[in-house]
Parts: sequence; structure tokens; C-alpha cells
Amino acid sequence: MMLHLLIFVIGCVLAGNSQDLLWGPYNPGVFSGFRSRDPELPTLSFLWHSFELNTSVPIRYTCDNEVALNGYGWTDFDPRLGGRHVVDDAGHKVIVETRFVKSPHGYVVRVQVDPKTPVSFLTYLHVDGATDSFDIHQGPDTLTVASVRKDYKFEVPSLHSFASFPVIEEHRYRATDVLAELIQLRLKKLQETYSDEEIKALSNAEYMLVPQILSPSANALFVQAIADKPFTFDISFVASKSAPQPVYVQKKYNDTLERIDQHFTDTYSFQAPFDTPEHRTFGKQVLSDLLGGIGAFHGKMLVDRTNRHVEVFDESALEDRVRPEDADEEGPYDLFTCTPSRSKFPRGFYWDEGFHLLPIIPYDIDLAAEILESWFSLVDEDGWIAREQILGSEARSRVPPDFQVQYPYTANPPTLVMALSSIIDQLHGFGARAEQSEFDEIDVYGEANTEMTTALKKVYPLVKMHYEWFRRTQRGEIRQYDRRSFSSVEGYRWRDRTATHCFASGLDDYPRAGVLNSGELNVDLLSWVGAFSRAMLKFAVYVGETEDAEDFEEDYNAVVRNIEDLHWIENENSYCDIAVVDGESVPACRKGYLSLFPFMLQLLDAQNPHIEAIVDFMRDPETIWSPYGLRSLSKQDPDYGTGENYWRSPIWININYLVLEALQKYGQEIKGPLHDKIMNVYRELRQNVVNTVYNEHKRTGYVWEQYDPDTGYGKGGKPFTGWTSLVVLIMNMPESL
Ligand code: 6A9
Repeated sequence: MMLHLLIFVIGCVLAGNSQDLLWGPYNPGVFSGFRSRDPELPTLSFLWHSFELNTSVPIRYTCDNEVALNGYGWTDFDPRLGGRHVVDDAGHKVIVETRFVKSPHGYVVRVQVDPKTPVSFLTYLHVDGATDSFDIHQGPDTLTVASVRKDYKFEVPSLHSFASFPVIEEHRYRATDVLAELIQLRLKKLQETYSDEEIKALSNAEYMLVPQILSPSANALFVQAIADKPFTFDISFVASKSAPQPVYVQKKYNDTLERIDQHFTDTYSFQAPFDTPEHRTFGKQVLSDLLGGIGAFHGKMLVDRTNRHVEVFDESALEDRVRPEDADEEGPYDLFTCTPSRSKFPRGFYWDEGFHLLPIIPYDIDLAAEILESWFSLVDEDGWIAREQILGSEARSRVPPDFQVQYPYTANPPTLVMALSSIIDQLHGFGARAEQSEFDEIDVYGEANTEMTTALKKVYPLVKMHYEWFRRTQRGEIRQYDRRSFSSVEGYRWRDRTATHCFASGLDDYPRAGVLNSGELNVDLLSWVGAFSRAMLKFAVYVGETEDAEDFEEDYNAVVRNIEDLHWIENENSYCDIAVVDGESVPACRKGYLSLFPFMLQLLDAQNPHIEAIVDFMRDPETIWSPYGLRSLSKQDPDYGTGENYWRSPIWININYLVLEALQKYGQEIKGPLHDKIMNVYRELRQNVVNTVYNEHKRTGYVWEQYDPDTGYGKGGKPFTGWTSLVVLIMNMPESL
């Protein structure tokens, strides 16, 4: 009860300054889709296919990782202003450009279609909610689409043909299927009258998929154009039936691009050797694409609260971990979040999000705070937040059944508090954003410093609950080993791990100890708890919770001591996990990213005698150093490059980013020969990582989920403008220390 009241209050505080974020391309899993954060309001999307009356012709709608495109994404985008999105569809020989311009009460989308062969292009408007329907008026060239229940209207050109009809709620988001059905119906109709030869010879008008019908109580509308030459049309929306419809104005669009450009320049200045116009354009595009990947999600999620496997270490039992009958729907919930990949993972991921927010914070701190608050509104009574947010049927339709269910004992690295900490740092240095008020019509960027502090105060109890959940549920059992004695109980073990995978850690198939039991202690997890307690300390001080602050400081100190006492293994010269074999605690050293955690999360002080060993390890080409960035696993590990080889050799940009930040910090703090060593590694690594992402973007048109350490080629999902966009912050880091 208390909890819901709290969330409601936060909602009120936020509502005041987020009107301009109400509308956007918030359905990032489709090539072109605009919707509202209010799930009752309609969704606008575009679909196209080559001009053939053929039921097997592929329809472009959802972003598909395998589709033959030269690239797609936002070249310029700011969710408060608008921007430019381009799809270069090599397969269908068409370029689709959308220009999105926001106005105080709505937006305009200008669509420019440039086909090299005949294309059928469709505008699809549908209501997501259960109860509303459209009230459509047909003018000479336009359709005015208003809501029966809500206060909004669209103006859509009627183009060559249109049809509106009622579609049952569960099918409405499946635009491709709805359209395929229309194609089938039309084909059947034609086949009743014409031979196949005659059909081929039909004119455009007869060929139309959508008959000109406007059905009463329609909740879906298609408008079709067929063309083999470039054409342009505008669609406008206002969030009030009485407001005048905005019109597309070239000047306003130009201003939007200029403002984005200016604000980007004010925010970022890339350092040598990346202080070139090409890197600037690249960086602006990557940041735009990260912002363009923001989604507004709504719906129910599947949760299994039976806790059947919370303490199971027998692999055979884990095989039937997913039992659909044990999962219940919870919600509906709302989440406003960035997404790792529009094609492969178009939904919210907990530990990805902390990374996503880092390049956004310097650009638009209020937006970052709003996203953060949206995530913390998901904290449940126990303090848990699900790792993967699969809200509603549309999101669920993109996930294989075995991955749909969330477990309330599964954690994920607490990166959101890393973002929180960065927000607090920036608020302390507040002032630089003051001139932003020149953004006339729309109130943007960091206006509300005091409002934000109030909102953060409201969110504090939720974050604290989450912290307590984290430490309570992931606590490990510290056993005697090596005749060591331990000064505190700070030791942790990821729940929900199998012999081959630890999804909770985020490092999925990264190898761990070969045996599973309750005596295991994970060095990455203890490091994350350290980072969490340090961020909580900062947060508590910021909101004036001094007693809590003392507790968090104690936690932090205890963690830092145990990182040394529990996890530093002298004869391995490395931080390692601890396992229990035959009742004995023993180190389980699987060197790679795992060994770097105490260093990369900056939990060592500058005098720590192990820093040099870590830096030497990472610079060694026989372990994790590659000319393209740091490999996830040491070449010396028996599992290097094996299995699905996801976190067993490829280069990940989020980890490389954290390492670079740590190198920067320690390089600045440490003097003498070690300083020079750190600085050289820092400088080289920074260049290697940026060059890898930049060159692959140039070569392939995409930024990628991970990179091959032997070739530097992109691997996995594309576009992956999630944490790979940290390249923006990396270009912004100093060249040397
Ligand atoms: C499985 C497969 C068609 C895996 O970027 C999101 C996450 C990271 O948080 C995690 O660290 N990715 C990384 O190891 C992608 C996770 C996808 C899980 C869903 C369904 C569908 O593929």
C-alpha cells in the first residue's frame, strides 16, 4: 500500500516537467513507429514491401537482425525536439527517410520515400488500449482521425487508398500479419475475376490492397501509396481535438537539426586523435541512435514466485527450471527505458540501462533521471527488480518462451546506481546547463534542479529497499580457507547459475568454477556490492539521510577489505572466484574480465600493491590484450573461444569502458613508473576500442553488440546502440593522463 502511494507521488512530481517527452519514436523494435507514454493513445507506424501481389513478399516492419539492409537509424535525434531517421533498404531498393519535428502539443512526421523499383508503402495507425476507437472524417485529400474517448487527433493524407476496421486487441500490434491478411483477401478477390496473367497487367488502382472503406468502431487504419518514383507526405498529430494541427515547416526542421548539433557540441568535445569532423558526426549519430532506441513499454510480465530453484545445485533439476505453469502474469507495469538493440533485444535490460544512461547524463540529465525513476518504480515489495523487462504481448512476442519468465531471486549488476551516482555528481556541478533555456518553445535540459532533488528524495526509499534486497538475497557463505580469517561477512554468490551459465552476472557463458555449491563466492558480485554501497553512501548524503550514510560507509569498507582477504589469490597474482571442492574452499581462477572487477569498479585505493599486476595482465597479448580492445576471457583459459563463445573471447564495449575509466583514475592518482605504464595502456586501449567501433561502423553501417578479437569485426546483434554507444564517452576522454 505504502509503496503504491509513493510511486503515485513520484509520478505527480514528474508529470510536471515531462510533457515534452510524452510522444516519440517509443516503439524502437519497429523500423518506424511513434507512440505515446500513455498506453491509451495510438501508435503510428510505417510498413513497406515491393509492389507484388504475392503473399510471400517480405514486409518491412519489425527490425529484423537478418534483414538485408545497408543500415538504419537516427542520424540526428533528441526526444525533446525531433530528428531524422533513415532506413536504407537494399533488399527492397528503397530509402525511407522520416523527419520528426515536435511541437508544443504534438508532432509532425514528414515521410520521404525514394524507391528504385515499385514499392507499396503503408501508414498504419492503431489504438493500443482496449476501449478506444477512431472517429475518422474524410476530407478531399486528408483523413482526420480523432479518438472517440480521448482528446487527440491525427491528420493523415488519404494518398492512393485507405481502409479502417476493428482488429482484436491481441492482434493489433501485429501489423505485418494484419497487412498480410489484407494482401491475401485482395488477391483472392482479384483471382475471382481475373486470370494470373491479367492480374499482372492490372493498373495501380485495381491493384490496391486496401479498399476505400471506413468502418465504424475501427481501431486500426491503413493508408496505402504505390509508387516507383520519390514521394513525400506529412502526418501531423495534436494531443487535443481543439488545438490547430501543426504543419511541417522546413525551417523548424532545420532549426531542430541545428539545435541538436549545437547541444551536442556544448556537451561533448572529443579529444585527440578523435577530434575530427568524422568522429563528431559518428558520435552524434551514435548518441542520436541511443536516444532513438528509447521505448515506452506497458503490459504484464511473467514471474515465477515459487522459488523452486533458489538453492538448487543439481544441473538436471535446473533443466526443468522453466515451468510455464508456475509463472503468473503480474502488472501491468510501465517502463520508459533505452534498449540494447532495436532488432534483437528491443526491451529494457537492467544492467544495460546503467550504461545507457551514462552518455545521456551530460546531454540531458532530466531525461536520464526520468528513465532512472521509471526503473525504480518497478521495485516490488521485497525490493526486487526483474533483470529483463518483457512487458506486454508485443515485447513478449520477441522472446523465446524459455527466456520469458523472471525469477525474484535473480539479480543483475546494479549499474543503475552507477548512473545515479553520476547524476548526483553532475547536479553538484550544476550551472553549465543554465544557458539551455534559449530552447524557446520547449522547456529543455536541466531546468528543474530542485525538482529533481525532490524527485530523487522520493525515490530514495525504493533504492534503499532494492539495496537491501540485493545484499540479502545474494549473500554467500564464507568458509574458512587458506587459514585466513575474515573481518566481515561481506561475501556474495550469484543465485540462478548453472554449470555453464550465469545470466544474473550479465556475463552469461563466462566460465566459472566447475562445481556448483553454496560455498561459492563471486568476485564480480562482491565488487558490485561495493560499488552499490559506495553509490548509496553518496545518495544518502545527497538526500540528507546521515544515519544511513554511516551504515553504507561501513558496508563499503567491509566489502573493500574482503575483496583483498577473500578474493586476492597470491600465487595466481589475480582476483578470483572462490569455490568449494570436496568441502574445501579453493580459488577458481578463470582469468579474463572477471579478474578485473575490483580494479574496473575502482574499489582499490591507489596504494594497492596489486594494481600493477592487473595492468600487466591486461596488456599481455597472451591473455586478454588484442589490437581491438580487451578480450572477455584469457587466451590461456581452456574454455577460450569455445561453446557459443559469447563471453569467452569477444570484446565488449561496456567492460572496456569501465576499464578505461579506472585506468584514467589510477593513472591520475599514481605517480612514477607505474603512472607511465598505466598511461600507455590507457592511451592504446582507448584508441583501439574507438577505432574498432568506428571502423566497423564505416565498413558495415552498424555498431555491434561485440567485436571479434582476431579481426575486429562486429559480432552478435546489430544495430546494438546500447552500451556500445559508450564509445561517445570514450572519445570524450582525455588522450593522455
Ligand atoms: C534471449 C534470444 C533472437 C546478453 O544486452 C542484453 C543482454 C545483456 O544484458 C547480457 O549481459 N544480452 C548479455 O550477455 C542479450 C540478452 C538476450 C536475452 C534474450 C533471447 C533471442 O535472440
